[in-house]
Amino acid sequence: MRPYGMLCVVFVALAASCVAAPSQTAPTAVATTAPAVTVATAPTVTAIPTATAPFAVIEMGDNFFDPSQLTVKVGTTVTWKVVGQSTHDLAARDGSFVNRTMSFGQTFLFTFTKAGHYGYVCMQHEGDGMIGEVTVID
Ligand SMILES: [Cu+2]
Repeated sequence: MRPYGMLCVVFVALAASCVAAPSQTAPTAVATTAPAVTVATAPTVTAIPTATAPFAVIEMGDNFFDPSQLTVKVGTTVTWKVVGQSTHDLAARDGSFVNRTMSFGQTFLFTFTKAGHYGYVCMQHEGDGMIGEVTVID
């Protein structure tokens, strides 16, 4: 065999792996007839570091929180996101969190580390009933 014949084989192998790498689609047809085969050993391509951390989202409309009542577990990170056209803000009644005016698309994150009831308002629209409460349980 000539020397570059081997090189060609290596090149083909590299090319094949390069082509194969990005298109790692999860096996769609899960073999239901082979229970012993662990399909889940496929390499995890998407790295979601906080996949196990609980989170919740509260939308801030004009002029309301959705949901206005939310119960989460200790350690949950709650994201408030403005979805309305008006600007809004946040203030916990006990002062545990406060955030100045936010406009459409902006977010505020807070992680609840203690159980309790956390009432909060949008200071601009409290009079319009823009109030909410997060209940944190162990
Ligand atoms: Cu508001």
